Amino acid sequence: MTTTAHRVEPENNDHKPLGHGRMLRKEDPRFVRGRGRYVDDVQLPGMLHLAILRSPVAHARIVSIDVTAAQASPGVRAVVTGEALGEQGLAWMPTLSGDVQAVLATDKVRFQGQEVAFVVADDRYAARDALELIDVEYDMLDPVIDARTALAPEAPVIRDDLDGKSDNHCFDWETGDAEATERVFAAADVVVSQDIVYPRVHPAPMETCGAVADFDPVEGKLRLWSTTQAPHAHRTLYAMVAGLPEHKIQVISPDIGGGFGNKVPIYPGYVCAIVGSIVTGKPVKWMEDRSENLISTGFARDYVMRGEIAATRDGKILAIRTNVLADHGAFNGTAAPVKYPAGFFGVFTGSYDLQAAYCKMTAVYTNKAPGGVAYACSFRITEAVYLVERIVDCLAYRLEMDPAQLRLKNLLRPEQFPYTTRTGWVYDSGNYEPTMRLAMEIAGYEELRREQAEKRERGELMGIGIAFFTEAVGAGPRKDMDILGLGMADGCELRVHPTGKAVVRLSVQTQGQGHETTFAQIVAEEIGIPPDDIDVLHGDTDNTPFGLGTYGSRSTPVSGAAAALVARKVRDKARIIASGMLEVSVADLEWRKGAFHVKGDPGRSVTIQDVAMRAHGAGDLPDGIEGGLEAQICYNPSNLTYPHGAYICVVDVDPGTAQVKVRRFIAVDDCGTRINPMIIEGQVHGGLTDGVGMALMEMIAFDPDGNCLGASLMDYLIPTALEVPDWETGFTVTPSPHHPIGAKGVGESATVGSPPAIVNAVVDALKPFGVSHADMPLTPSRVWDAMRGAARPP
Ligand code: MCN
Ligand code: CUM
Repeated sequence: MTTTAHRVEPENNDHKPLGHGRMLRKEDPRFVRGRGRYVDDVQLPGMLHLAILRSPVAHARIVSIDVTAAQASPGVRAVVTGEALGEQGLAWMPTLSGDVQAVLATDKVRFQGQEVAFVVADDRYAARDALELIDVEYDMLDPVIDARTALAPEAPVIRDDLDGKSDNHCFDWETGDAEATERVFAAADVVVSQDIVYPRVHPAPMETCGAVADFDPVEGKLRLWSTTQAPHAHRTLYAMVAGLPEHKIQVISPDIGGGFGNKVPIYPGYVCAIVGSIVTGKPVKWMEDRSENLISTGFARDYVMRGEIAATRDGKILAIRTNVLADHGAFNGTAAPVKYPAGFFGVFTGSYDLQAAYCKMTAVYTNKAPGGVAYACSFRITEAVYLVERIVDCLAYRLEMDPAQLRLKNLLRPEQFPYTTRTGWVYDSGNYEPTMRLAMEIAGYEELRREQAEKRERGELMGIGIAFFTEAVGAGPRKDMDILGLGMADGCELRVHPTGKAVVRLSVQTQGQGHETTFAQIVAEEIGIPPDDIDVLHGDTDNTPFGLGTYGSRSTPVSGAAAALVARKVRDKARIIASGMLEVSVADLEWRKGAFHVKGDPGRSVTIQDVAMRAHGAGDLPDGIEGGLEAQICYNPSNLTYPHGAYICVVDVDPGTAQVKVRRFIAVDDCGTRINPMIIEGQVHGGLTDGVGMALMEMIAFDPDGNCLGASLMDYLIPTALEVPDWETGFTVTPSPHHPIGAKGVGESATVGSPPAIVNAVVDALKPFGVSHADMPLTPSRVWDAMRGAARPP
């Protein structure tokens, strides 16, 4: 295995990325010129507008709903309640994790913001006005807000809709070996335990969720423009829920203003828009507002964890154990592969060589919005990496060891790969030490520690935090991974036109990651057609092959592989056609960047464009070769890809105000072969900014009645350019051995790796106060409390 290490500097930044490396994004001209086309830009003749009435309370029985006044309101075309949906069998829908969720509440409301009724009217204002006229009588019930009380015997049962349900238990899950772990713990010199909370946060994409549904009763065809990261999977679900034939459903996901996992689940609003169009016979648009997005759509995290680590006195880590209480909200709407109810939390063993590991998890229902897997989480690897990187720092604190040295001592070694973890994950490749060393070199680690020591002498609070992570991205091998029975493979189709221009059709769906550029680059590299001559089509189920969509940074690992392989398939056919054109055998041809040359006679050659014309043109083709130059494949990955990274954060804490300032942040990422370094840096910068938000500012909190306290961007603070430093990045390249071009995913790496680095830095700054842990978000008040030894319960 070869790994190369590079610091990103203007004069040295592109160590052999894929050809056309840092090309500018093909999609940007339309975005910067206001020509993006988002769901809310879709205008259809006669289109009506839908608004949703949401529950103002967290838990209550619905006594009655009176819609008479709303129905009589000007411009109103339809008012629909859960009862009406129930008559069509549509009041409930399956979630992506096999639970059910109310489309519109019939019996009870189970979280503040839950969908209760909808109005379809001539315009958005008429629809919203009519909501005010719907009279709902609620019989209030006690809510369950804190997951830690959800299983108390006196807790009110939230999901009494489920047969025989008499508590708020959602599921249990475990991984690793409990007994072996116990043996290692019992014999260890040192055991450190820490309660660690990863609070509920929200991805808050710039564009909220919405849909335009257009059901044509004559054709029997439903067209649905919607904000979805997984158009094909959604289409199948609509077919199953609504009983519509799947070939009569077209899901179109146009430009999307950020997804971050928020646009993976199926929301009641999408189903309401479909029903609204069927009922009125007109196209219907639903667009939620910011508060609706924050209070009712897929949240992230909400894990209460107890971490334990066992080690020798000199710092050899032996085992990690954790107990997790997972808050899944009112419905289990988690979008994760079926066999993985806790997502990929099983990688909590991190980047270290352990003797044993064990996790036991209990998930509960509470009166909060459903969701759980979102916000660039790599299927809960955010929580796993936060746990392991925090607990390793707690161990360093206890052993009075330098956290960088402790990590260096325990990182997996290159000869151990492929490495099977104690919880059964097979890390495909990795070379961790150079990554860690590069981050330390860019940071000037020793110098920073000297500066910190001097500052401590003067009573100044400076902290240095480290996090090392390994991710598992690219779900996934279909033998292990499916969502509601749909295997997690991706299709890809490539058509080369007669003049040598090409169109590649993907089953994944970009939300800002730049797929139109990077997938053109992958195909260009394989087939020699310039990327500007290759259009990338995605986000339209009628015009792209089936696949499971974009999340868990799976596009590059799965569809990226599909794109490379479909291009090779076309190239193989082109080679046969070229052999006919040059009248030599296939074996006598050599492929070099866009042309087939006759071996030993390089002057005789045909370009891929020549071949494309011949494939479609006059004249005979070699025996058995059909005309045309196109291919389609479905790629089923043999394993996930395992990117890794080393992050170092430097903070200053104001001892007077407890304000944290992130002064420097060094991120060294290894995502294998790099396709477009500029896009990777953009992904990393964005994820690091998210990390600052989560570590220092963001939390979806609730009052004891279940009122969401993060219902607007006034209360739910997201970071701006003012809160973040100039990111310092570097990279190493350890290709994936099983991916056709060696690429691993990167889209969520920085969100996974940055929160522990920042928290570790703040805790390190507070070391003079004897602080060894504090929970996110590290707002001034929490830091203040921590300094005064009065950490509040989160
Ligand atoms: N890339 C590359 N070389 C690599 C790996 C990736 O050049 N070795 C490029 C890819 O070609 C792609 C981008 O980086 O253009 C991200 O690729 P990948 O890591 O495969 O992730 P996905 O495309 O599957 O994107 C999903 C990921 C997730 S799950 C979340 S959440 C998130 C993220 O992407 N949401 C985003 N980044 C986002 N960025 C934007 N702008 N908007 C979102 O909603
Ligand atoms: Cu978990 S957020 Mo992304 O996987 O769409």
